[in-house]
Amino acid sequence: MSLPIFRRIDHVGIAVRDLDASIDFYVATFGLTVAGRETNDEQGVREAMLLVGAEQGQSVSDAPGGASYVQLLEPLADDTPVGKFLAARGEGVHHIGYGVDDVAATLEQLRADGIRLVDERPRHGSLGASIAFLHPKSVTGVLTELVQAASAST
Ligand code: V0V
Ligand code: CO
Repeated sequence: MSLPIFRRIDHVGIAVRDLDASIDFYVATFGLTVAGRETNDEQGVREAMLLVGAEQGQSVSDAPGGASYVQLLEPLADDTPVGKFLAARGEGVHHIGYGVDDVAATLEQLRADGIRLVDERPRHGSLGASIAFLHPKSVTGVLTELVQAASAST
């Protein structure tokens, strides 16, 4: 597999207690555009992807491939990754999602390199992406997500 494995920063995931209030804050204060909202039962979250860097009047569907997002994450329950994080640390940066060309192939390589994986196979992510997590204890304390975007190759 060619290097670099990380092609770009797809999104920064932020744990919040109140999704709707947090969306309003980011939109009103920083002018971000809501690209999508989903409930992901497998991941235990309600989340929203907010496009960074859209031009005034540009619709989300016009966003260039390789766009970057802020992902706001509200837990569905206390006993979920984001619920436990909020209880332990409060609101804040939860994970970084990097664009990769091929999640499954990347997982295979990183496993061979001895990186601790959270996911052994790709999962369903927001905006139709294929995702997988690497354990923070193996990545300098940062929960790290591999993101293969739905449409773009990276
Ligand atoms: C926990 N730890 C973290 C962390 N969460 N460190 C950095 N960043 C985080 N977000 C540390 C924690 O401080 C402990 O360190 C240790 O890991 C064990 O923590 P724990 O509370 O006992 O948690 P675990 O072990 O039950 O679970 C931790 C993992 C879990 C990372 C395995 O959060 C997980 O499976 N995450 C992946 C799924 C996920 O986060 N989904 C929500 C986003 P000490 O105290 O022992 O030193 S979904 C998403 O992003 C989507 C859908 C998308 O982008 O499309
Ligand atoms: Co994410």
